[in-house]
Amino acid sequence: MDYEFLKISNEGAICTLTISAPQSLNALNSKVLSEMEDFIDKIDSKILTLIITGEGDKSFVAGADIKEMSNLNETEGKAFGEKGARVFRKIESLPIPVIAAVNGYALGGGCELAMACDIRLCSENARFGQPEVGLGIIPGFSGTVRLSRLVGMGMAKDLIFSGRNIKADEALRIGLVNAVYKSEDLMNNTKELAQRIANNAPIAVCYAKECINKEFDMCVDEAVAYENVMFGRCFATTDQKDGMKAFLNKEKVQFQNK
Ligand code: DAK
Repeated sequence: MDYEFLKISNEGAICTLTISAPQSLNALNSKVLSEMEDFIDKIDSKILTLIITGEGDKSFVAGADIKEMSNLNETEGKAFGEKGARVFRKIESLPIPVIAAVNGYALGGGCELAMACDIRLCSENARFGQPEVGLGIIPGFSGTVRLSRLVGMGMAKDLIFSGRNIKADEALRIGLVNAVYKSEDLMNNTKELAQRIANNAPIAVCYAKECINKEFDMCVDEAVAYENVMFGRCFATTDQKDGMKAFLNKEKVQFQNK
């Protein structure tokens, strides 16, 4: 499928997905969401880390497309919300780490997209916010679900009830982003982290992501038992044998992803 709103670039095991709808500051319309879903559904198994960013240096994603949403009725609004929520859940559930490189506005659906990624890095000019209540709606791509999990319920309620935007330094302080870089350094630093992740044993990274995601909603005993099962599974992989052998022989390991 040729994409109208997505640019895909592969460098070794790292893939960068750039959302490109510059006329609306990369707002998410239903075609953008369909293209993202198509890309995620068909993602190449050779990709070990995915980076998601926005075209240009002003905006990551300025939200769901307000023009498209403005005339929706209740049924259409629900369907639009379900589509975005489904795509974001697929991103969150990918078996590889996903890094959001937030290069400007991440408002509404843009902030929700960044939150569906595993790690968020941003530029100094990044702005985060959930301004939906000012438009007569609530966050509809799972923002009420993920924001409180990332920054705590009190801060999530402050941001969602007030609709205020926050700057990169506040996003860093409250734990919404992992690091802030100068605009010109954001992509290099993001790629460096992506490569560092891709150098590790892919199956172990995949299991670690699955554990962290699934265990979050479990009680401690259940979570510890789950981790134990997944830890055991690592010993059925060639990567575990190769990784430990290389360590003991003081050699550099080349993981085979099996
Ligand atoms: N949608 C459509 N167009 C947008 C847009 C958006 N979210 N954001 C910006 N644009 C367009 C502007 O209309 C403008 O278009 P033209 O006038 O040039 O045709 C162009 O992008 C440039 O924007 P500005 O001229 O406004 O640029 P400024 O630098 O002055 O301001 C800004 C940048 C990001 C502060 C401003 O554009 C802004 O406030 N944008 C809206 C941000 C926002 O409110 N985002 C949240 C959208 S609501 C649900 C499903 C999903 C959601 C909710 C419910 N269900 C159905 C359950 C999610 C909702 C949202 O994400």
